[in-house]
Amino acid sequence: MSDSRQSSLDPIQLEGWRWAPFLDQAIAQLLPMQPTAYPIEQTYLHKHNTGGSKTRPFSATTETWGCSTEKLRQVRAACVEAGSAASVLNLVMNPRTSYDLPFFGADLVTLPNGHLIALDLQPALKSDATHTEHVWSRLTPLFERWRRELPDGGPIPEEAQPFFSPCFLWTRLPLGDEGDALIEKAVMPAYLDYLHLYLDLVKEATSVSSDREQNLLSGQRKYTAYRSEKDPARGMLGRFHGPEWTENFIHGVLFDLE
Ligand code: DBV
Repeated sequence: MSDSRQSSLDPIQLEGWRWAPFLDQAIAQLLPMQPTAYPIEQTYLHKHNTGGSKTRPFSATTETWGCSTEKLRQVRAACVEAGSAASVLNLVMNPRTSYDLPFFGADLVTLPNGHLIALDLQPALKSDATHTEHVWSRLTPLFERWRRELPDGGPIPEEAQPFFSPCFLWTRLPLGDEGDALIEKAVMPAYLDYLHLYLDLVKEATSVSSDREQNLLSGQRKYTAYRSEKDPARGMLGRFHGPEWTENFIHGVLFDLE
């Protein structure tokens, strides 16, 4: 079944995965950009393990969808389905450094104690007006629209601040009907707003000078190093698939620019 995924473009096959409509939307929006497969080893395209203790058993599958386009170096979606233990879509779009673009980042996480939702267009060079001004003037109204509908997710580590935009949408929602209703009425439309704006920015982007490209590359490297070092999924993935597989996945696939 799922072992038939040979290419990063092959459909994700996770039974009961709650975030499927979100990934489907992203893929549908990317298709007109003529995506090509992103090279990802078989073990990261599909990985299944069972384990845990008698009182806390798990059956976990992680699949990775990925592509490149003319202006996006790497788009990758890490998809985790482990029944009541976890259901995750982590989607990052990493632009080529020849374009002045932020990253697209979505972290949609369901754990036994609730949902955790992070959505942002994240700058590679935060203090650089050329890199950011045209983004925030267009993203702020969307952020203001949706933050009112969603409870604030609480503080994030200070060291993470340089990597977030002022329009970081961050919320924690309860499991059950109340959370489901907010996911449908606010999280999905907010996600679509961020996604559509991001892909418009991609379409509009024109290439930069090679000096500028060097700055963008060094900003992207810092971002990638931070995300891989601090990946909040490390514990969960290590428990499901083992620490060695997890380290290689984080450094070699999820945040592979280093
Ligand atoms: N997060 C990832 C990847 C995941 C993933 C690759 C494959 O970057 C899942 C899966 N995120 C994930 C899990 C948790 C979080 C938490 C499983 C819960 C960890 C736990 O509680 O055990 C945004 N994600 C978080 C948190 C933040 C983010 C701030 C809370 C961390 C904490 O409480 O310590 N992820 C983080 C971020 C973006 C993002 C900066 C950008 C939008 O994608």
